[in-house]
Amino acid sequence: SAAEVDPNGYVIYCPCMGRFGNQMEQHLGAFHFANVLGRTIVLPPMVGHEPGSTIAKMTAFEDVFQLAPIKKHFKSITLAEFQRDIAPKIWPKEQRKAFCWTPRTSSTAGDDETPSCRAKDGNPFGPFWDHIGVDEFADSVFYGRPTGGFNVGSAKEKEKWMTNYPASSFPVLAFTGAPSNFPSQQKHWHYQKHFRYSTRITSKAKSFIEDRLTRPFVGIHLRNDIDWNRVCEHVDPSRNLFASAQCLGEPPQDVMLSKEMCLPSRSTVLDQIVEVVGRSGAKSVFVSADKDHMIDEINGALSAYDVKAYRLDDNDPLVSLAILELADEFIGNCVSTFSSVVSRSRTFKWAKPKPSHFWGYKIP
Ligand code: GFB
Repeated sequence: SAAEVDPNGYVIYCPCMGRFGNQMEQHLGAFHFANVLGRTIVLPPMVGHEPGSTIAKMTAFEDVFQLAPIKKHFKSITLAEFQRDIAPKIWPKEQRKAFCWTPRTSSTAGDDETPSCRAKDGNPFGPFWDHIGVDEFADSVFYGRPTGGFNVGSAKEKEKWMTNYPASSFPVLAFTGAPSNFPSQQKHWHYQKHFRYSTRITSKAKSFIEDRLTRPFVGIHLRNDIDWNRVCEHVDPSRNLFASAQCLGEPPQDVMLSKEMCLPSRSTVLDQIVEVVGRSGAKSVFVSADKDHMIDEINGALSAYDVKAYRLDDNDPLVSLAILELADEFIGNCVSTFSSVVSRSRTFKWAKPKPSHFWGYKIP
């Protein structure tokens, strides 16, 4: 049956920054934003790439997450339903407006350029809106000054959105980037519990745990591909970096980040695995990594215990996340948003919260 039009309007946005972990950070705030405004959220696809390619590839939201728990907590609609039932009724081509904070200037244009969001310039922006079915936006809306941003924590902030952009004249708020802070705010972390992986992903994770691992098991995340070195060059001991609030908390707490927490040495990794295995009596270790799984080294370090390390043959990142959130113990990278998906899931998804540990970080 066709979806009914929501008179309170819709929110659609491009999670155009970063990969899965970064996108998940954006979803938490954006889903909150849509909720507060009482609008229906159009479930965005995951923006990825074919291995070795820079061309954006979209994966439907419902291929990654189960719809039922999402629909129970957020007024939401799949992109396919939106395109089929809603857009033709309320979002004709000539009324499609792109929402961005301030105008974006192009590198080639002169001073007389009309201010625009340039919503489709570049990758993955162009491919994303192509995928949504937007050939062109008729106009741009710069929401920064009128609203002060997408923080809608107070009634006053919400009111600015409601009066400047009422659903009657702005049925669809189409954002060029997620209407949310990056990284996510701690007060929104609990939303993670509604993002349950699809049955395809979950069943792969569960069979791997059953077939290959022995409980209790320690799950670890190693973020050691070359791009991560550049991130860790930005470590400033007194400031949070990317997801580091997951282990350090948000200010006004003292932040004490170290290079070792971002890019742990091999001996830190091995020592910490041995320590957690020893303390928890774990029987196996699951290793998730983007580059080097260190399987032989880990097995060497654990030779005194009767414990071995295992990895997924195909290294599927989503199946890896699903395994890590089910692990009895978890050691993650405090700065990585990929790790933060796991730590939030462990804290909020299960009846009993599962704790997380982080490389190079000792609980003060
Ligand atoms: O998820 P993500 O945004 O987290 O990006 P970070 C890291 C991506 O690297 C993941 C792959 O989405 C995966 O595609 N990856 C990382 C992994 N760890 C693993 C793993 O254990 N197993 C597998 N299979 N894949 C951000 C980037 O990384 O760092 C931004 O998204 C930027 O683009 C930023 O580079 C500095 O927060 O770790």
